[in-house]
Amino acid sequence: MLFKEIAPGDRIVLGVADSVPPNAVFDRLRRIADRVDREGRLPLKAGTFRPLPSAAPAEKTSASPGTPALAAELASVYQGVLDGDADAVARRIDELLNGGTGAGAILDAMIAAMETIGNLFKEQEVFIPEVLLAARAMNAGLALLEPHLASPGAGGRARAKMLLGTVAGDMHDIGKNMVATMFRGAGFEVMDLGINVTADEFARVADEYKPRILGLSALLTTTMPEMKKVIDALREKGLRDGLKILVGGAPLNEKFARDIGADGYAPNASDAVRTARAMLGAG
Ligand code: B1M
Repeated sequence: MLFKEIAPGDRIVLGVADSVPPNAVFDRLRRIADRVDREGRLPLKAGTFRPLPSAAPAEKTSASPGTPALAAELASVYQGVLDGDADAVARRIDELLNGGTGAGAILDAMIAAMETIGNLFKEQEVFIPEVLLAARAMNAGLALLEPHLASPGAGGRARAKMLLGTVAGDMHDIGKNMVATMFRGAGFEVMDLGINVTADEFARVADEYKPRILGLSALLTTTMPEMKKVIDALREKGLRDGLKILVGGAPLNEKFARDIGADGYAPNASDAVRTARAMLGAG
């Protein structure tokens, strides 16, 4: 009854905290868990369910609000990311690649889905679990696309090395993973340190790996200052000279990059490759 009352026509996320008072009736938690198990799956049996907006499966559609115009064969990839269904996304990408669809077009459909999920999150239409699932599906797709976007270094020439990571305190990695994919695709050798990377860790690995470019990503206004800490740490350890530092992430801009002493800023993954090439004097 409670579920029906609190989730009429919508979805709910039930969280069970581990800091319960000593007199908590644990049996109730078990009963709730059982109930969620039976009825909490989508679509909710105990109420109507409002589905996520779906991509219209037309050739080139003039989209309904919030839905991008996509070629028909890409609609299922877009929808799969939106639904957070990593298996479906992987299956579909496999089929599309075998059928000759370009990896770039598939990537665009996944980016569009992440934009939609971001907007839904902002409007509180979806919540962190859905966003996480979408992120997981996107990353599963990216892993499959990577070999198809990647090209080897030209003529046996040594490939320029890039060290990359999301700064300390920041767990966002989708944009950073796309940057890695695009750089690999452009023939760079990329060492990706992942998320939540401290300034010391960046400096330590930069010393060992000797990259020509260091790429820093941040998605939170609260973690942007970490980028300056990384640059300061490199300077302190005498590693700054000869290393080009490229920064990016949704809350950043050119001015911020200049202010913290970075060499370049890029608003998206493809511009990042162009900027890096220009920084290295490779056109
Ligand atoms: Co978070 N989150 N998140 N989140 N999340 C944002 C960033 C936010 C804008 C959402 C919102 O409020 N509208 C907001 C930040 C607000 C702010 O700082 N002012 C926010 C918040 C608040 C949070 C939490 C604090 C929420 C909470 O817990 N209450 C929390 C923080 C966790 C932490 O990091 N410590 C949090 C958590 C999460 C999830 C874990 C659920 C998940 C991340 C999963 C993952 O990454 N594996 C998540 C997501 C997915 C988002 C949104 C919805 C989408 C981000 C994304 O992946 N975009 C985001 C809202 C939004 O952006 N609409 C949001 C798609 C991606 C392709 O774009 O990352 O911008 P983006 O990358 C682009 C460019 O920025 C650029 O190129 C990429 C591709 O073109 N780029 C570079 C990125 N890095 C670059 C590096 C470069 C060059 C270009 O050179 C090196």
